[in-house]
Amino acid sequence: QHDDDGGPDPEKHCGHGRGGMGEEVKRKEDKRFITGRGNYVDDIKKPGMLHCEIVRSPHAHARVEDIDKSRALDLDGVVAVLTAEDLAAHELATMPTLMDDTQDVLVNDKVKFQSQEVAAVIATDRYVAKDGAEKVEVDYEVLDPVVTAEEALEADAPLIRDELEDQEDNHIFDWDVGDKEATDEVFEEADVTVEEQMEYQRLHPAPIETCGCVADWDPGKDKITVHLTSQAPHAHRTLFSQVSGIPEHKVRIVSPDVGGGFGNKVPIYPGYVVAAAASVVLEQPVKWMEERSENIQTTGFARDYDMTGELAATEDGIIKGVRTDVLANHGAYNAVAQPSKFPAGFFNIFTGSYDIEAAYGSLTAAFTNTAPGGVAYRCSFRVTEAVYLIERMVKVLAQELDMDPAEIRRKNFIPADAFPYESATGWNYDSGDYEKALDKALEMADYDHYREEQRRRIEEDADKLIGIGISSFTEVVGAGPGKSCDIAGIEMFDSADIRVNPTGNAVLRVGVQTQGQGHETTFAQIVAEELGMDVENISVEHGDTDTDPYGLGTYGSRSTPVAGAATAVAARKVREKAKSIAANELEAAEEDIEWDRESGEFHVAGAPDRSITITEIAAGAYMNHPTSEEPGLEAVNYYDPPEMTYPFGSYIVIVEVDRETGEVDFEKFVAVDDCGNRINPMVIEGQIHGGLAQGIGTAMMEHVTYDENGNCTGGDFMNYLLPTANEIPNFETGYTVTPSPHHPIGAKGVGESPTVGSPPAIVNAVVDAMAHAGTTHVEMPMTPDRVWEALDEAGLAH
Ligand code: MCN
Ligand code: CUM
Repeated sequence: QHDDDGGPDPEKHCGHGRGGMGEEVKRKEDKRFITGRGNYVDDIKKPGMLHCEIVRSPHAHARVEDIDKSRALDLDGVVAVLTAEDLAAHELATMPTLMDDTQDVLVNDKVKFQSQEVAAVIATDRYVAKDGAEKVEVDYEVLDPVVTAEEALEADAPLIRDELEDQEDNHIFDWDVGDKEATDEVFEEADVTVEEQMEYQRLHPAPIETCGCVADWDPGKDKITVHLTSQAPHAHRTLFSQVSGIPEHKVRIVSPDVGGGFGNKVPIYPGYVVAAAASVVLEQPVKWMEERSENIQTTGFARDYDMTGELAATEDGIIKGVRTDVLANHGAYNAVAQPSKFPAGFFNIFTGSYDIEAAYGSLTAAFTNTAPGGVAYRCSFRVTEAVYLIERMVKVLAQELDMDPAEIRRKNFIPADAFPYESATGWNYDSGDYEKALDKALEMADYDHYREEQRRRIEEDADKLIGIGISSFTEVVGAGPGKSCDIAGIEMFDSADIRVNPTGNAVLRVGVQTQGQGHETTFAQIVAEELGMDVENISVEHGDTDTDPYGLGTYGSRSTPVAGAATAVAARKVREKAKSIAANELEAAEEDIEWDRESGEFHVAGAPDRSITITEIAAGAYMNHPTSEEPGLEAVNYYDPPEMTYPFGSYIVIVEVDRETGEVDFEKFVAVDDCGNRINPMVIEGQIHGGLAQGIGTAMMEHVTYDENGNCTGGDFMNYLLPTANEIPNFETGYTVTPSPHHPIGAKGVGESPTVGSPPAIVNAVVDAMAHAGTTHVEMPMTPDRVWEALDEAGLAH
């Protein structure tokens, strides 16, 4: 990680005109995306390719009595109908989840959630496969469903997982963190305590592209190639190999262009396994592609935490303790996609941006007859829930103490000079300056003006109330280190492999996998910065396990913190070797060769005119290499981060709440983010805009709902509402730069910050509009009817 000139300087760097750090390089990938030349899984067509359609259960909880394939098999073009029995013959009846549970690939005995996979039809085209699926006749014995975690834990609740030997009820695990005794003591002695119950509703990442694959078994090579909608191709290859028994070097996973992931494409799904098994048995390529409703109803949901939050404070607003208790709905299988040693993800960062003496959190997780999942949707492994809890609670406390919510935050922030900081729940924050970000946001939001306007509207009994919401969140992203973070036992490092060609351009291969985040541009910028090359001369490859170095993939905003670090370190290794080639070319001693970040050139110390560019060095590496060195110019780095990165920000949302209709209008939306040194400000801005839109979706519209029979009533885009351009206000973004001290280029992740940070700001704003009448909470999604009810309850409805 050593860097002789101290690395890029946040104050000075401007990419040096070559598209390095800090330059707003236009996204290289966009040419193919906006001209319709992207290549997604569903674009892949192979000769003789068959199509797989899944027969799904209409019931949430039911025993499968009988499956009759005959009418489906009679259909012209149907090649096979698969059930659990067929898969069992290949030892593929079940598959492991990422959290050490076992999930049926096709239902073995009992359906555990609506739309669960019961059988699969393989046919010559997709329409026939669909017709065939409708002709598979399944007899069910319908059982009583258990829909909520609360019901699931009742003593007489039907047992969902009766196939598990030691499972006597629907309880999965208990987890706790912090010092219970010390926290209880702080609460007993506190001047003031507040408590609030809040639900973080079930959401779905709902990427534009649903999940799918094309599996292609090559009997000539005994090798399977699977084009997969995957955020983590290498980890998926290892798991694929373990589940199927096909040796890992005979499994190739290719993640082509991915049309959004948002966490949905981290887990392994039954459809992948069925398509792969069918391809091996039939020796033909098999495609499986979800429809929208299958995507929302069955694959990796997000959140579903019922939380109680409590704060203890002095009467002048110093927070002394935080306590939380959570009831978590994990669905029918524990299939959460997160580092295995963290059963509640990174929820335990719930002390947030505040220096709090004592903290204690407990959580109980339950099985229900709903789809499995839990960690997805721009969540940083449940930092979303943690930030929501603490940022809502700070607002509740501010109201109780009649203090300004900005002031109470300022009083409790971890001070800028206290970093590195260890929190009461054991996190090691790398760097931060929370007050600076808040001050900037307050100024951008014209805070005092809107407080004034808020008072005026109340005094005038106006039809529209003003509410101002703040969220000063801290994120934790960039898992590893490998010793504490692993997925299915594989340590969470990441990798980069740089090869410089004789003509001076280069290929960078990484172990992470973009889904829209712009890695083909930003990772090239890191190499441009560190090697003095032009960004145009670097291409980035990822998503092919046959050629890319092993990495754990893209989620938890880990690409920049981990693979970005690997890229910088690999580039610096290339730079070191380049020096010896420069010495040879310039006929100087290697120790006398210096690299100049500004010009990107290598020169002899004290003689800047005796210089050489990386292009000339590349030629030298292949055409005139020094005898002391191997020919060629390349380097690989596998980077195990020493620590995670802690991006942060302050968001301020100003809303108008209509007292007649309960409608909420965004007056102003200010987002100040700090992700350390910035690689591409325009890409960051795009990430923030998209994430804020999703934060608005979360706070205002999105909810995967179920009725009491376990029917998913929020499982399509008619009922699962996503925000469109109509609902999204103009965002005003700002930034501060607090570099990460341990990251080679001082960068922190940013991809999830806006979705993690914004929902509490929005809820705080709506609550704030009614706070003078005593309202302390409104549940998400804050649909007009819910807001109107809250207004009515507070006596504010018109
Ligand atoms: N970046 C930068 N400077 C920084 C930090 C980041 O220029 N200091 C750039 C990066 O180089 C990268 C982008 O911002 O191009 C996001 O980087 P990072 O924060 O490292 O996050 P990841 O690349 O690991 O992306 C994952 C994150 C997650 S977990 C979800 S979920 C999510 C998100 O990204 N899914 C997305 N943003 C998404 N954006 C799109 N378009 N599609 C998704 O599926
Ligand atoms: Cu939590 S969603 Mo992203 O980590 O892929």
